Amino acid sequence: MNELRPWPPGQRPRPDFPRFGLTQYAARFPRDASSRRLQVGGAVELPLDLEDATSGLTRVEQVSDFHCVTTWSCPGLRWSGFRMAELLPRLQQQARAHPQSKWLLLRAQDGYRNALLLEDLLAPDVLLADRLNGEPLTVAHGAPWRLVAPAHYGYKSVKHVKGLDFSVEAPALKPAWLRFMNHPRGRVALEERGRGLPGWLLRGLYRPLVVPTAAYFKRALATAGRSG
Ligand SMILES: Nc1nc2c(c(=O)[nH]1)N[C@H]1C(S)=C(S)[C@@H](COP(=O)(O)O)O[C@H]1N2
Ligand SMILES: [Mo]
Repeated sequence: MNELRPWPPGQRPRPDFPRFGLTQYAARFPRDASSRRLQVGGAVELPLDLEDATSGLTRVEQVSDFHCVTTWSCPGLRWSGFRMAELLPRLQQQARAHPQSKWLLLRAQDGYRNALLLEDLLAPDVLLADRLNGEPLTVAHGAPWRLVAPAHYGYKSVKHVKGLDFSVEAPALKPAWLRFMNHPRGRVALEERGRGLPGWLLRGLYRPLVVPTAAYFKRALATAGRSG
């Protein structure tokens, strides 16, 4: 879009910001969308259960583009939250994370999970967000907390975050086909869409899924009587 936010290869802008994901998560919702509690575990000496992990941190606002691996992108989203670069070192210290930790697994209230390199999470545009476009996050977009990692495909931006697990090795995701779809880094600039197949090929396989998947997610939200 501009020099600071270059438009990545193979992406097309979409005017709305659809609720989206793997269809088996469409009808799963957070158990408690108002609980800001975060569990910190994995390769740590002192697992934590924090009522307010971000207290004392600086709230930041940022405008960034959101890029789903299936090729739709939503430009110019205004997020508010806290920098992982500020939160993570604090948690690492408090929980006494293993000094060789290289990965963080984010666990969500709907059962979804994904992992990023700690190094990637320390980028200044990676947030743990609780507000979008001036409003509290809705259930549709990830209440109570969601990761925002604009340089990575949307599947890394875990919604309804409830737990953060440090790890020395790359965590293995289940089921196996998710392992295949998920690229360990998932950087949009390098078109790291998935494992095994080149990004440009996956574009063509994913593109026909965008419209039906967005419609499916919208229906599931309405059926559950949740707010969009
Ligand atoms: N908890 C959870 N986080 C998730 C998903 C999900 O199904 N559950 N889907 C991922 C995918 S594939 C995308 S593209 C984005 C979609 O975010 P949105 O629904 O706010 O558009 O959320 C990501 N994070
Ligand atoms: Mo996605």
